Amino acid sequence: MSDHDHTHSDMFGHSTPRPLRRVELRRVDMPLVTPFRTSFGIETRRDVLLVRAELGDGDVEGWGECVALSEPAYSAEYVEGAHAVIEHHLLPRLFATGELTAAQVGAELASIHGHHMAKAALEMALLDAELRASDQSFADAIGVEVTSIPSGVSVGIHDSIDALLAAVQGYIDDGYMRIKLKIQPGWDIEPVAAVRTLIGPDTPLQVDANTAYQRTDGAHLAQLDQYDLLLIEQPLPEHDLLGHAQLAAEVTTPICLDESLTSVAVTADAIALGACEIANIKPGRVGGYLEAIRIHDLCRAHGIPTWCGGMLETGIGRAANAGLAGLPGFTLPGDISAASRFYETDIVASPITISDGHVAVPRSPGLGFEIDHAALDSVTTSLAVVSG
Ligand code: NPG
Repeated sequence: MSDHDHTHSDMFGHSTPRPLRRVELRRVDMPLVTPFRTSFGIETRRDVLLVRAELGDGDVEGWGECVALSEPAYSAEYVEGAHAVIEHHLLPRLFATGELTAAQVGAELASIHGHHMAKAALEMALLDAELRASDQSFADAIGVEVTSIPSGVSVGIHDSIDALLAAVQGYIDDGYMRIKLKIQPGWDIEPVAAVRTLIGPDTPLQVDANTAYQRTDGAHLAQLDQYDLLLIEQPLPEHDLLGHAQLAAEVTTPICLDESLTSVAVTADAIALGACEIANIKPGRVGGYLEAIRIHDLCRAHGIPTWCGGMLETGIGRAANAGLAGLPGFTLPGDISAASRFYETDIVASPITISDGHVAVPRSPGLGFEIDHAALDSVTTSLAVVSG
């Protein structure tokens, strides 16, 4: 196996197993700086579930973030449901293991169907804990060589083209290297044409439909081909791999999957079907960072370009994403924007900033953040403790 072929997720196979002692489930409420509208709803605040895990003799701790939204509108998961399944179904299984590593979490929880975002949050807390205990950064552990990654920004649906253009210009001024526009029927060709004119031919541009179209919309979406987009993201419903393959044959702009890619197995099928010309990899959606790395490796082996998606994470999830996105298969800019794109204040000590269009790959021990406890406490709405 050459250096290029190694499996980046194998790195965690030899961690020290530790007993899981105690877990805090904390909910925080963070207002967005501006409402974020997609084809499935308008987000104005973020109700985030955080996990703090204590392992060993209580001397090892790690943090995870659950990316589930308030409503089951992006996918079937939602934050109240994630909280319940973690407390009543997932944690009891982990406590029962005696001792475990992050790499074992997926297998231990495999008897529970679905709930990837809930599972991912737990695996994430254990990964962070293990990395902190071994004084290693996530990026170093997975073999990331780059020191920074190009930063893209996601731009919501606006009330008018003028308002959209003003927002896009602001992000261009901030230095973002790629623009992603949310689209839906009635807000697609015209805004894309206007933004392409504004930003010129050289700035990478892509669109995200969040499942808003139907199989019969191929001819309509082919009108986007003239605007030289990087990709059209998830035009059809989550389950519809065949429809995406048909659409990929009708439009020349590459079809990228997000919601549909729930595991490495589904991703392999989607690639085989011709449904996935580009992959958006979101650790929460696929059950954790380790499965995300397996999908990265699969896509890289198949020559499928990938990029790291975003779920309006706090500085916890964003730091981990910035580490992940340093892997070599992430050949397109991800949705890893500055913390200030969405939040006035973050809950980590060094919120992500953008410099020269890039975000630094974090290299501190763990997933790459330190909690700002005062900031965290000021946005905390509830705290529950679960022990074995
Ligand atoms: O930078 O985190 C971000 C936002 C990126 O557009 C983004 N996320 O479907 O990919 C998506 C979308 C999203 C928006 C997901 C709102 C969930 C809620």
